[in-house]
Amino acid sequence: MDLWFTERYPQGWGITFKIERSLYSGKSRYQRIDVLETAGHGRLLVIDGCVMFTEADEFVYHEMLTHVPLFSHPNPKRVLVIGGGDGGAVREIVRHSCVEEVVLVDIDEDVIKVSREFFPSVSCELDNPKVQVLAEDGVRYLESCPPKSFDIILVDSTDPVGPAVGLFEKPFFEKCFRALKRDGIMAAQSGSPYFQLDLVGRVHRTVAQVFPAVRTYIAGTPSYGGLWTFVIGSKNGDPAQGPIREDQLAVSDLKYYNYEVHKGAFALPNYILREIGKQEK
Ligand code: AG3
Repeated sequence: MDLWFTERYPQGWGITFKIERSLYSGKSRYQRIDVLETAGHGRLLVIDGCVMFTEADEFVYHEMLTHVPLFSHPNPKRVLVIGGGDGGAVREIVRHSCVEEVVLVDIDEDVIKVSREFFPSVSCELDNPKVQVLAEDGVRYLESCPPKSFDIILVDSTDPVGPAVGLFEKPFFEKCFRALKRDGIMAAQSGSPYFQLDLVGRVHRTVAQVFPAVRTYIAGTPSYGGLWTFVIGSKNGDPAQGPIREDQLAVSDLKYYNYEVHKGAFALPNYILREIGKQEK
């Protein structure tokens, strides 16, 4: 049988994978979750028809969501991940030996369960003693945690539809700001610069209303159809100045991130600069 899965983007464009078989399909309280075995990219996690990652290229997204903010902070000890129930971001965070505690808050416990069962190479650090896994609403968690609780907050959400809508709005970023310590940094996935350019601009400008330093950065993520953007808000330094920690080599076997990639990720094409309201150079 010739079976293909396509994520359909609104503009009549699709990202397609050849599928060997379906391993799991279920409806959680919040969303539909599918695990597919692809012919060439390992296993694929799909939520509500959107590609979350493939085993073949998840390293790009997870390394860039985590290591850019973590190496931009002088001494990150407490890290909060909102969403990211698959555990990919957590796996990267615990590579930093200075990190003492990671709290993962994903609203959907089925995502966590499915990742534990079908993606051991992604969920592998969820049982690390430094990691606390909570299946609850990240917004409510932020509201209830004391101010200045975390050094880093990472938002590893799905697209702004369904349960993730609130994670792209100003009140949410204000809650992140409140929960961050003095040198605190927040980073979030902020969409495709090609398919969701308006979202990229909107999220950047919204974060800029809350954090004194805001930047958008990019990485090449094949399974999301090309480039992907992340927004980073900092209470103190400018993450685009490059990594400020000198212990990069302490984090070994990185497949994507290095110090040059860190700096280069902040070099944006003009069409993105225009959308976020920054000067072309
Ligand atoms: N986070 C979601 C990236 C958004 C993908 N969007 C899309 N395919 N339309 C992925 C979760 C990985 N931990």
